[in-house]
Amino acid sequence: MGLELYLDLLSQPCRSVYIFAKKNGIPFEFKHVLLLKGQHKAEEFSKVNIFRKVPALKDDDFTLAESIAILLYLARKFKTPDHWYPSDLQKRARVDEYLSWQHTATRLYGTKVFFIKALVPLLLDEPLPPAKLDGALEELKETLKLFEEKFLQDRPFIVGNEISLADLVAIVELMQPLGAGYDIFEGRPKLAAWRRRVEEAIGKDLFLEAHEQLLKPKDMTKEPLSPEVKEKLKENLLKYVK
Ligand SMILES: N[C@@H](CCC(=O)N[C@@H](CS)C(=O)NCC(=O)O)C(=O)O
Repeated sequence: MGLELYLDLLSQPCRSVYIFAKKNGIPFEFKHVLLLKGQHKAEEFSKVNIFRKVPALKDDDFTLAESIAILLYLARKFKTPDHWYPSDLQKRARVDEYLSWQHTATRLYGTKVFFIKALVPLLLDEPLPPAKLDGALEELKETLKLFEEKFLQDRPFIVGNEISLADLVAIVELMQPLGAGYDIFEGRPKLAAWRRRVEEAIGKDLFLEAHEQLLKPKDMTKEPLSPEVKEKLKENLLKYVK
């Protein structure tokens, strides 16, 4: 059976797991779980991840949810180069600090802007009051400022001169709004330079391959969403815009 990764590359935590496994030559079977087709709701998938979310991992009989736990499992099992999750106490603590913070910051507000910009026109009958998008953009702006001031400072990468899991998790989050046409790197030269360094460290081809689906223009009318998927997306969207 070996290692199986359940992924949809439209999802940012899936992209971090995918890039990490590919970059480190970790052999795995790519199990595609299409969120927009509601495949994560299938009974079969709940045996791998009871939360019915991607990413998920299956390693023979062992199953694991949560992208951060999956990344750490892969780093430890495959003894990936030290820079990803440094053995140095304080460097590792810095990586842990970002991985602990991101759920309530870059992840949350990047997703919020993505949802509002990408899904409102698709799922709601009326546009949102402009203040909703403005508010979300303001929260994202504040988060990016903190990211630059606290985590990046004047270093090439979050923990110094080499890429770590913190940079990988950050870049996939910060790319998400671009999937809805909002480029957070524009007008932020420090972030844009960091993005170029991260892309180079990952490898441009792999970076592009992982983001291809997110960045390609989507024609949702071509393959209309099922009513159940629409309902679920709407529920998620309303959580973000209430
Ligand atoms: N904290 C989890 C979040 C997983 C998650 O929310 N995945 C989303 C895609 S980005 C999902 O599967 N959503 C489906 C749903 O909520 O129904 C992680 O980092 O792995």
